[in-house]
Amino acid sequence: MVYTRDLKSLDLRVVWVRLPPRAPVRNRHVMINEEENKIYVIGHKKPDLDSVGAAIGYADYLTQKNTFADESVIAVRAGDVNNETKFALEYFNVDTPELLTSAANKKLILLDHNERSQSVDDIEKAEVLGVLGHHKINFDYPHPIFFLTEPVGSTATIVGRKFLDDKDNLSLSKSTAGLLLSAILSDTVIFRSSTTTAKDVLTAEQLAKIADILSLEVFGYELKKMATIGSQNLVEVVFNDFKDFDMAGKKVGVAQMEMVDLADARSQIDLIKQELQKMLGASNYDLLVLMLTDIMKVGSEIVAAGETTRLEKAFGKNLVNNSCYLDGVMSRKKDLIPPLLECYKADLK
Ligand SMILES: [Mn+2]
Repeated sequence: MVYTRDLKSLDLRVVWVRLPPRAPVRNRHVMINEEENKIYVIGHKKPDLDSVGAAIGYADYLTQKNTFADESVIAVRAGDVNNETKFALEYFNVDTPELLTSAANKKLILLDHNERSQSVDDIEKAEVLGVLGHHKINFDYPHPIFFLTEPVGSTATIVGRKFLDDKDNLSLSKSTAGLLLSAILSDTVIFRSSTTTAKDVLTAEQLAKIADILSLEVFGYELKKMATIGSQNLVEVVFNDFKDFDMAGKKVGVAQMEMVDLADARSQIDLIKQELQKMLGASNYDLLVLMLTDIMKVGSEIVAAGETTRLEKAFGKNLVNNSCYLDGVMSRKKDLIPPLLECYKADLK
């Protein structure tokens, strides 16, 4: 049968009114808390200078760009700031961001991490609007969101580029530039880490002009020195930096401490080993690794506890009395995690 309906006789108005009502256009997928007009930019737990500095910078950027018109964008932190961060905040005269202890019913932009295990508590009860960072991706979310990661040395580099490459004539204050610069120097270990890219160096140099920092080496050295000096208890400093990783279903914790001279740590290594054993006994870690990284020598003394065979396999080195020196290993994320993860995957598949 041939369909020969005369289109001219079709009353389109009738068709139109029978359509179901259109869904209201919404800016975002869910509104957990309509009253809460705040968006929090937050780094990982046990925040380092990148997590705090980049959060302050990104909140400043989003505010100036008026990205979220009706809401204020606020930098917060997911834990106590370390000595390096304190030094940078004081140097550039910036208030320490408020502590956020629970993400429940909050709108968040995650910075400098994406793995849930590293996020502020109650992350599963938060609305995540975006992610910005420079880490491997272990993230899933049931809605489309902004997600930007770049293989650069710090999150602050990405934020710095957003300011420096912007066409809207944003004002990049001395304090924001200084904090972003500090975060780049901290995360790249004054450009010595293997994660360092040309973009990090260029961005740092441009930021240094705005922040009135004449020598990146001298300023970076002062900053890095703060990581050890000012805290008598190395154990405390070290355990402030544990990051948990899921390795083929096993829980692995890796902490890192950068120092200008490894000798500073030697006297406390036995104490650190005892602490690692205690921590292992009290939780369900398969392996705990501590990297004591000598930024001048460019290498790390590794101290481990738990199931260490995969660690030994990953680096082709036997641990002696639970430790060994790995030449050239500077970055947790680039030099240590990938080969270790490979060994876990190969072993447990
Ligand atoms: Mn970082």
